[in-house]
Amino acid sequence: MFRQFISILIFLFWATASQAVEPVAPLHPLDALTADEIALAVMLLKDAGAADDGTVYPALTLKPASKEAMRAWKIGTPFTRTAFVILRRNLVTYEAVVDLTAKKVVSATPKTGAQPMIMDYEWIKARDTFVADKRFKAAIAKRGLKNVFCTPNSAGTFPGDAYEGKRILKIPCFTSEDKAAPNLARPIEGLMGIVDSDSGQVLDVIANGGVDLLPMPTGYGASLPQPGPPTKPVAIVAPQGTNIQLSGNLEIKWANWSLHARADKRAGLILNLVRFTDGTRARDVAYQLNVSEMFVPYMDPDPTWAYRTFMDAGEFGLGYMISTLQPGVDCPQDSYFIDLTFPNDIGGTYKRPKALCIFERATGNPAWRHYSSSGKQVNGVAQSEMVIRHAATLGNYDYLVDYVFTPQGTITMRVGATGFDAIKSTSVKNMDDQGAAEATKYGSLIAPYTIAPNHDHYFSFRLDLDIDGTQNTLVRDSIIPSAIADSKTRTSLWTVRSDRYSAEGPISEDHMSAGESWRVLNPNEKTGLKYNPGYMLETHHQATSAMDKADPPQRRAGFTAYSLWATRYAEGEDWAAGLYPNLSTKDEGLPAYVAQKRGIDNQDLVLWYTMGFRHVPRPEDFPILPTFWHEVTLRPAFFFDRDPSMTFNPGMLPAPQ
Ligand SMILES: [Cu+2]
Repeated sequence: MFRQFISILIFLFWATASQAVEPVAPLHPLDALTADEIALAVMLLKDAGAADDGTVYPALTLKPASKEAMRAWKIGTPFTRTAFVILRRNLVTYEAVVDLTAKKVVSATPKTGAQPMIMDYEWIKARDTFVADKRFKAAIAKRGLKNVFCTPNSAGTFPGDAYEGKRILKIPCFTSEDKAAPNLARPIEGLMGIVDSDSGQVLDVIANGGVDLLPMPTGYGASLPQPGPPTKPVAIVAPQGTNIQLSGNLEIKWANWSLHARADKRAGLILNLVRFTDGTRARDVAYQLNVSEMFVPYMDPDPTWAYRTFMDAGEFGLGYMISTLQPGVDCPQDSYFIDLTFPNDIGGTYKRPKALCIFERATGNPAWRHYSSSGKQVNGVAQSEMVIRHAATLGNYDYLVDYVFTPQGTITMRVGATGFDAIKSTSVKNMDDQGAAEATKYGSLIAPYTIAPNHDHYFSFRLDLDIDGTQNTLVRDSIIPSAIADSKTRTSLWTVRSDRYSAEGPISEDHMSAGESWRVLNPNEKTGLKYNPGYMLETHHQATSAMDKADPPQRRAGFTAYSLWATRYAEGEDWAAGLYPNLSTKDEGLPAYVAQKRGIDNQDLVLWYTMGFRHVPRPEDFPILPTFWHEVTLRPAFFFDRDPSMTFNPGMLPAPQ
């Protein structure tokens, strides 16, 4: 998306006591690399001659030891630390592994043709090169504009065009003439630069004279209704302190849950070792949960729009673009607010304050209740849940990513899309104007002279489940309508058929209907009731791409062709669209992983779930997009012998007098 920070409209601000954890030394082998470790990795690479002062580092991240070692690690025992590095030196991409414990470079291998994620220095250089170009200056002068800024975008790959194989950025521009409008609300239509960030050359300037005289989009500023007087406050509070326990650098415990979290430049947040204490046993549920990729393709054929097929994690980084959270707006005042440290592009680090919040939320709903007609009273317990939240701002969009844990053993992953629709200008003021139908063929008129093109949002969650251990099996539960031929009362009912699914690959959409559901179980373990313990995937917002499989953007984002994939765990298979989705010409992610056709029955299984939505913009998206939530839930299924929340006893606020 457009990489430009946005001036947000009016938000209330309350002072808060934030609680920050600043890692100075790793306390757990899965902790993110610290600033000291990143500096050490760079020093070792330079000492070994694998890097120099001009080297840049699109990735410099923890390379965890084997999953087996991570699962077995106990607090207080020693551990080793290793960095995985992608670096660019003299325009060549290398992958390096640095042993930080032994203080040596293990390997540094050139990866010819690999295009790592976009870096700050090249983004700035491309922007500055374009705005200095005389073709750009002429286009701006022709429109009589003075206050103009440009924001380079990832370019996508369109085989056969003039830019194939080049490290290009495509650059739209905006005006800031109207101070009341948010930064990206006034696009200059028909103008785009194409810059080769390796050579520093402006390869092309599209300055379509035919649309130069379009009115600028309107509708922001003084014409908007102003907020009314504040209502009486309603809030989530924890007046006696929090029930959430933080330890180490980022180990989290709440109710029966325990897990480890770390910041990652690309994925945002990575959760590991997610366990539920059942009686005295800490039982494995998931080894790792994280967003593995996003894909946001726009559906407008104009050359200044058609390329907009963003892979926000792999091109920009959900961690790199993480936002500071606003207490009282983004998260309750009583949350833990955690500062996170990320590697920058030049071998250093930067800290994003309050980049993560963790809070317990009373939902206002009963966890369960039953009215007793004999006792004439309600028995019940109030529900609360723990939320781990971060937000990435990718140009016009903000994405809130939540992991929600309940005492009932569910984990819900939610993504809230907010911010602004990407917009373009049009000569049409309202839908009665001549040309309105043509102007809205690929989008909606959301305000006068303002079109928001249609687009998709896909989020791939990588779900490395370990149900009571690593060896798991995928099962499809199907509802089978059945006839009862000899019944004197009923003629039909349904039964459940469970089939083991043994080959890795995408799950056919034919099996993602309402009558089927997917469950991961451990065939080697038995519960008290002698079931194989399992978790089911409760799909709410699965999404698949409507694009043609041969369409160049779709060829880079094969994961969006199916909403569910299953693979056998393998180290390094982390990203749904591969390690190098920026400017990729082929998909080295899920389609390549499953081409190995490994068996997945009673193996270490990883599920990949594509959640998302087709966004047909509406006037109600204007002037700011109300947060639009989508989610998926992991729900225990035959995992426990009873509701595991019976021991959960939430405290209650006194009733008002
Ligand atoms: Cu959208």
